[in-house]
Amino acid sequence: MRALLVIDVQNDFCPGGALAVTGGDEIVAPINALMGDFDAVVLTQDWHPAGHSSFASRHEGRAPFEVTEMAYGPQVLWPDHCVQGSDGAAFHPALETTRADLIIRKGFRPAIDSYSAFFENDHATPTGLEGYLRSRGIDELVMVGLALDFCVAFSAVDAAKLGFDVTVLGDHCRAIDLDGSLATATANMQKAGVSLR
Ligand code: VGL
Ligand code: ZN
Repeated sequence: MRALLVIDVQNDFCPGGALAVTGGDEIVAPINALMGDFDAVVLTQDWHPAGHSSFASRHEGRAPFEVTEMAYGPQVLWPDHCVQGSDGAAFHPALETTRADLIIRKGFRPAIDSYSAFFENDHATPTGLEGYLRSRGIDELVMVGLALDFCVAFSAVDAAKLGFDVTVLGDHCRAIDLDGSLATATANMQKAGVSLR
């Protein structure tokens, strides 16, 4: 059984959004076109409470895109984005969300960020997605979405470590590419056995 995992195709990651990824909106129609080819379609939604600890605005004297040290390790400080219930947190209006079997939200704990759809940034707190996929007999995952070098890559690496067969479709993703983050993410995915196409 094969699932399409659509990562964070939300307004804030598209042009005009708070943490816009260049060309983020270009992947929406191609992703919609893929949905019919899978046994399951799962969407993730970055879903932060206002004042989330990953927001630079919460850290006195710090600017967006700087890195800070959290209890669980290094954390990039982001502009405020994907605040629960805001337009920015909504899916891109053209994404065919009605075709999703499951929408999994992440990043809702105030003190910890969650790039991966499987574990929060402490690499220990599960989101519950693994159990959902396994109980549906899904062993193969194809991942697309935003951003390739953060949430897509972290999700792909975790899924591969959990034993799923993982493919990332690069042309159905767009990257932030912050200080070489795309090269690092690509190397991490390759090392974990993710197939990058
Ligand atoms: C993401 C940074 C902060 C992502 C989410 O979806 O890649 N990046 N929150
Ligand atoms: Zn976020």
